Amino acid sequence: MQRLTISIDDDLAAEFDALVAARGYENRSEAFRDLVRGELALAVVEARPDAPCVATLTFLFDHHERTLSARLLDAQHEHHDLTVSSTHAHLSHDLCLETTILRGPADQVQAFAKSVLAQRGVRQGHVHVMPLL
Ligand code: NI
Repeated sequence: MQRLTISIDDDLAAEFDALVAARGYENRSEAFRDLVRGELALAVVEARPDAPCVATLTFLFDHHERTLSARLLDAQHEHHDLTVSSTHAHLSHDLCLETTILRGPADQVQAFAKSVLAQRGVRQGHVHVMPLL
């Protein structure tokens, strides 16, 4: 293990310490390692579109939006090679939450996730891509 010494502004250090505390890290080092890992993962996905990855796609959608459930299912069947599994929760009379685990080349996983999130009736969502390198 290497020991790094870095210099940052007082304000940024205070914000970083607040983040460390808020997220429950025991020390700055583990928080810093996680931030670096996150950025490195993004860099891998940007540099290597074909990088093997797994991802979670999570979104809220309107149960009453006409044909949306069928469109989402069709999309998953059309991309069964990317779709590992899906969990659906009926949050209320109107609202559903779905989380889908994806696996495949980063560019295909991201394209699929974007197409789902862009569907009419999907209210908000997020994809978290993690390269397997
Ligand atoms: Ni539902």
